[in-house]
Amino acid sequence: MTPQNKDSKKKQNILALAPKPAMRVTKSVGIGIVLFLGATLIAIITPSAASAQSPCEPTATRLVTGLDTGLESAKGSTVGPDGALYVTEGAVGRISRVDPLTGEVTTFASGLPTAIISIGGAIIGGAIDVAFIDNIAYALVTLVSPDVGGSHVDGIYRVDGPDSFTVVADIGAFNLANPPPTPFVVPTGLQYALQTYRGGFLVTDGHLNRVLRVTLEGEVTVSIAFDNIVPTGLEVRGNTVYMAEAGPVPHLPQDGKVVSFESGSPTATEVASGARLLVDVEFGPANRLYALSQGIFPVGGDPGSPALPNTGALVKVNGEGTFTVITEPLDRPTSLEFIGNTAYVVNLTGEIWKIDGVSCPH
Ligand SMILES: [Ca+2]
Ligand SMILES: [Ca+2]
Repeated sequence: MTPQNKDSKKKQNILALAPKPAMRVTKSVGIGIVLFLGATLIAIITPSAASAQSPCEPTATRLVTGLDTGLESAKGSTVGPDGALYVTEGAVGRISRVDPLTGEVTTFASGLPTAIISIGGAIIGGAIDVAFIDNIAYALVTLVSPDVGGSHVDGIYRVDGPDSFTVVADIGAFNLANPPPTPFVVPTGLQYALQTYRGGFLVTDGHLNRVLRVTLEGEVTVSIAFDNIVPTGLEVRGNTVYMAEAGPVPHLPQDGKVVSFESGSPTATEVASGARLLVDVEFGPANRLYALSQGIFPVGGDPGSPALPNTGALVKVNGEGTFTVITEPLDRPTSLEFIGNTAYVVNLTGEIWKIDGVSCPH
């Protein structure tokens, strides 16, 4: 069986996946200082003219290349207890540690089941996200089970050593036994994001359109179920869960949303809408919510295909339920983290981009 062909004949949505940004030309620090000084001098004479020349603007710098050996594959990320970035590389079955200052990449764990399918030219599956509880890493592994031609367990793997893992929750088995009411092609689903929550995890499924709650003992329950809206990234603040929605194919801007819900609530509340193919949501500076838009879905693309290159963006959630673009274009981003005031964006082509100045006025 070739899952790609199978998928392309169906109309169900398998979840869009990841993304290459064009090199952004950014002002050097030196020029920035000159502009700032210039603006200050002008401000003394004509304050209104100076306000239009603020030197504060978001700047994107490429920190890392070559993750997943440069393969186009969806990658998840988290900030570890040591303050470093941890990134899953599903195509090669690895979790890498990335120094957020120097960009140095070291292998944290390897030997996880590797991805076996691709959609729209992008590899998807294997280890797709990572999270830490009590200094122990857990990997979310998806699309590696027999229903897609694999021979492994879809679920949460505890990292016991550099090449040693224990399956703590068999999510594929849960999904096989508890199918959703929405149409699907792959009965084990396509799990996308892993988020710690009250001593356990929340897991989104972009194919089965729901969020699962999973305990460290391996108990799996449905936290909240949706229509075909394609759940993707997660964020938690207190008891409130924030979730990004890619929206159904063709991932129109009005269908890209951030919603919120409390655990146990059967319904979610819209926080903002209007950005294409959202794949992640995260709190950033000043307790503002940011989200990651993968970009424009290719016309006629198979469900689950990544967006077109260089059409993605980092966006900020506004109070009135809209988004403001902070940085564009980004090339097919798949996950977002903040360390301090700096955003880190992992993309489909094995790059990590560092974005400073996200809270500059717009
Ligand atoms: Ca994350
Ligand atoms: Ca997130």
